[in-house]
Amino acid sequence: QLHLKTETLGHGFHLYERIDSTNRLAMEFLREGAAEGTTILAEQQTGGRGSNGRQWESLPGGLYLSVILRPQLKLADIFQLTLVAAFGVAQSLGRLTGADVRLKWPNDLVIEQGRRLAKVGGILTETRIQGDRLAGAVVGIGINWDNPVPAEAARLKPLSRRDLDLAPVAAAVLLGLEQSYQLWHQRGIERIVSGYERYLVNLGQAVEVPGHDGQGRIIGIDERGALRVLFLDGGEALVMPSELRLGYAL
Ligand code: BTX
Repeated sequence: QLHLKTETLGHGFHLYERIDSTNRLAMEFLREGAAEGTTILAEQQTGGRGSNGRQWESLPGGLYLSVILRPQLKLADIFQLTLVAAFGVAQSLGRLTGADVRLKWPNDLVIEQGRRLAKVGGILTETRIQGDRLAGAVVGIGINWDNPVPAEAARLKPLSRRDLDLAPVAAAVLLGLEQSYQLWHQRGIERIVSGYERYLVNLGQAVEVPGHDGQGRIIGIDERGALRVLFLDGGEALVMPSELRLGYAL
């Protein structure tokens, strides 16, 4: 029983004890015409997907869910969905647990542990494109709650001021995603960008950017989700996620 507080997300709800990947199944549902808000939740995944063909370890005790969204969006702006989701999920988990959940650009949920970032979750957005338009998208959310995690990752439950099982965590995450999605429709991407930047752990970090001399500093993101890097000579670079991977050391 989820006790949803959402208007749309999670109302078409499919629960699996064990599945390969909630994102894979949600993409199938999307193709078959499932409505916006349709949600798939699994207690365990055997083939959890990360970005770029990476894997997401998904043992029991974690939160693994995928939500179908059907926004009106130009193809060039698809990455906005990941920003919307990351901001909404980080905010909701922070409010729910009291833990200082932050975002590592572009799609990681992290907490600071000393001089290192430990990953507590991730977002994977997949899209279905028909011709030159977006037919729909699946936002996949994985949260390490009480599951065994890989080395250098972390679980959120031990950091939470409240002793919660997965159902209220799922309900909070869906509400956070919905509120961010609504904020985006009502106030635009500028509002999402500034919200995302409030959680961005990489602000001020020194980085080297391929094709640029010397180090620059991260000053934020732009409306496509590109990282904004400022160099000493006043020049600015916009870096897409495919061009740079940020590490876990602070
Ligand atoms: P990512 O590409 O940023 O992260 C994947 C990388 O993170 C892996 O290569 C590994 O190094 C590390 N990793 C793997 N499992 C975990 C874990 N449980 N905790 C911390 N680090 C890990 C992030 O991709 C996006 C993940 C989305 C997962 C959700 S779960 C529900 C939905 N269904 C699905 O198949 N994927 C999404």
